[in-house]
Amino acid sequence: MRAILTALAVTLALPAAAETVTLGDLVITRPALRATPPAAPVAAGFLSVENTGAMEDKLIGADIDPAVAGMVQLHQMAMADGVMQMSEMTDGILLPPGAKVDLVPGGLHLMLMQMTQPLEPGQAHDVTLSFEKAGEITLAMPVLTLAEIREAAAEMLDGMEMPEGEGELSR
Ligand SMILES: [Cu+2]
Repeated sequence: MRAILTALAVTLALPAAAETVTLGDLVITRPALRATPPAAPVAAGFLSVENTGAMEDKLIGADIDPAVAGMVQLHQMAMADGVMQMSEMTDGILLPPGAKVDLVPGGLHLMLMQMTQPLEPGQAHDVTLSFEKAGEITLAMPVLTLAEIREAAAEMLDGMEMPEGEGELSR
């Protein structure tokens, strides 16, 4: 019991953005769910996946506890006629060998739909990611504010400018 409590204390002391999980050739970093206002019907999730292998892989799906959201889709966001629009990536998100793919505000994201409860900062929810070759992994994704998510993404992208506004989910 003492060992478990010690392990828990160490886990809690680590900043969420530092979390790195490895699944086969895939390295997953900075998983986060965006906090939502009460009664928001959807929420977004973000992470980075680096494929260190020699073979292409693909993120093909994601699942969450139905007590949190009815379903999770893989979405992309792009400007169309001057308006940010998002659409489902029905063929999955390609992970080329040697490349790092970033799900960030304004770009690729996990879309939690049919939300049954708001996401509050400080919470974490288990999300299962399914990859074509690497298989499945379940991550505890911490709930962060948009500002915190952008900060982590900006550090990761080394100063690359993040798009302003997201079209959906204003908070
Ligand atoms: Cu979306």
